[in-house]
Amino acid sequence: MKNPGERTTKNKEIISWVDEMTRLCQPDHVFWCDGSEEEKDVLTTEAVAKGILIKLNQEKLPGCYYHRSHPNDVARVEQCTFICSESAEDAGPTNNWAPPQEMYQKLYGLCKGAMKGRTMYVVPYLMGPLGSPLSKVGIELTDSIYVVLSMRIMARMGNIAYEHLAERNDFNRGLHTMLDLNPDRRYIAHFPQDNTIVSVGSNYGGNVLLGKKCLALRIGSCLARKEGWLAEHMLILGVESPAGEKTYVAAAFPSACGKTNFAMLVPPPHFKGWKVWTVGDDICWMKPGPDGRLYAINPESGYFGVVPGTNSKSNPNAVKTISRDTVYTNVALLPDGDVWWEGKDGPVPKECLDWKGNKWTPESKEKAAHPNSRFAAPMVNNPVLDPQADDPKGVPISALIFGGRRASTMPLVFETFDWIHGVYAGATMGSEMTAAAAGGAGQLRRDPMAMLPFCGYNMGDYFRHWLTMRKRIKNPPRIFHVNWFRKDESGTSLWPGFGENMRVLKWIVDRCHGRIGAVESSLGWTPRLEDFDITGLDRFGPEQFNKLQAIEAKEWKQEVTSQEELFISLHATLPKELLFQKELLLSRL
Ligand code: GTP
Ligand code: SPV
Ligand code: MN
Repeated sequence: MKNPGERTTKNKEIISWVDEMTRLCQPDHVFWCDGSEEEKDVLTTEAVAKGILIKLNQEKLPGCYYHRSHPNDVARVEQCTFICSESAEDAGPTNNWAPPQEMYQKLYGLCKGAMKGRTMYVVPYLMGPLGSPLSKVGIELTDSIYVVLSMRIMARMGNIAYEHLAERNDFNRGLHTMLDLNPDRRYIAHFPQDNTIVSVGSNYGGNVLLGKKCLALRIGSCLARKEGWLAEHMLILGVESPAGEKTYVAAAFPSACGKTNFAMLVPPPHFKGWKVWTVGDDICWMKPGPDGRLYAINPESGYFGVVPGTNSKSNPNAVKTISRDTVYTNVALLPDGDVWWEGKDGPVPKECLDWKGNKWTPESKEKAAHPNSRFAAPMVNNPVLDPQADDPKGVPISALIFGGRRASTMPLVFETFDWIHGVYAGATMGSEMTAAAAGGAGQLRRDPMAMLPFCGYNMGDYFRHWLTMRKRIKNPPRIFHVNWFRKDESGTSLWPGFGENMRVLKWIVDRCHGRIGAVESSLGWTPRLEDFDITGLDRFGPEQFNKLQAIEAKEWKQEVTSQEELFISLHATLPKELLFQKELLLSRL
């Protein structure tokens, strides 16, 4: 029997790097995580004793815990996120850049002795199924027990990572220290040439769960370019027809724009016998397979999802998923040890503690739950987890979908003409900003392929990589664009969304199988009313459908002008194919 915290690897490279970082950070203890249940119990007990976690009502929420982050540390911080590639050009104009040596010096300076009086946890984790050629190993060193317990949910954490790595040493090196959570000393720095991440001064989500945005997307996109695959901010789902036919799609929507909801969709009663299965809700790694199709895995093993608005109408599968074994961050706390948030099932509580720990009543002006409050829940809790979610081969993708949050201009759905046109539609995607990142909520910005905050290299080169991938995929997926968020002149939503998005998904699936019609429009192939099932939709007829699908030339000329800004900023690396696409679009408007 080993003691908790004893080292379980003999990998020399890991041991010597951990030694080096231990000398730098000078923790009182080094705790090597193995991923066991006993270890979880030990760490959870300690976190509760220290007040880092609050044990929730175990009758209502078995295995669930509650955490409040520092009020200045509630979302990703894009202004503190750096890509420290060798040259500024390689990071490109959409990323913050600093010379790697300078940044190492600054951050190692901040880390020096930073863990005195603390424990350094060594967190080995595997992104992707064991034995998959697409999977990657990372080691995160952290002084946050909250990070350890969250990583345990979000990634395959523990000895399984050493097993996948075997004798190799191509693991990602991640160093995280909270410091004193001072926003002026907050940096999330990536060093693609060294496969290294250093994160200091935060203890929240995407800033510190290094497997997620830092490794799986920013470093991941750099590895993907080098190795010939795609690392994307996409959900993956499987649609099963009543006859048992299974079609997989992957969709890129920006942060807090509906990936988790779409990935767990429950078809409305009208779609009897149809079923949607979740492979992943946030990140997708894709590679051409031996049959010439694109195969995708979800590198994660849990969901770090937006809580507000989650209820049994909007997302019943999420409600079940987060009913046990879940860590809740920044929601409201009820007197009986239950949790609450705006948009939860049931009545508004008469009184509770808000996400900051202050007394809250329905008269309070502020929200009880932070708009970016989140759950971390294991994917095995999901009642519609796809049976292939753990398949090392991945699942074959028939459609890629891009979609932003757009109150105007963008129709509900269109299909692009071909791969290059699809890349153009993804590259020029716009979306209104959300609470997932600090600042700017509601403002429209370009968020190419939902990767603006996550692409680890020059965005123009990223578009080029997408165009090049076409030649490596014999049977490419079709590419679509959707918008669940269009409103009319009075600001009323034109589309009910959530489960009703099945109607759009069905058209997409039928297009992939070549069995439903469409009409050529200036944007691409769009459904005619007779191609699109609206039966059973409340107060929704041909008039609403036409409004949703309307393409206003005036709005589109403005749209193209706004796309120009991104293209101009990327002029040094922008593939000319995308300029030609823009010209073709203008000529069709
Ligand atoms: P990240 O985890 O930040 O990457 O976000 P996500 O893309 O997974 O977003 P999520 O599914 O958590 O949705 C975020 C917000 O969008 C929630 O407030 C949802 O209620 C809302 N939302 C999701 N789907 C729909 C939809 O179809 N229609 C409308 N109107 N809102 C939606
Ligand atoms: C996002 O912002 O896209 C998220 C949440 O998925 S976080 O992990 O905090 O980045
Ligand atoms: Mn995300």
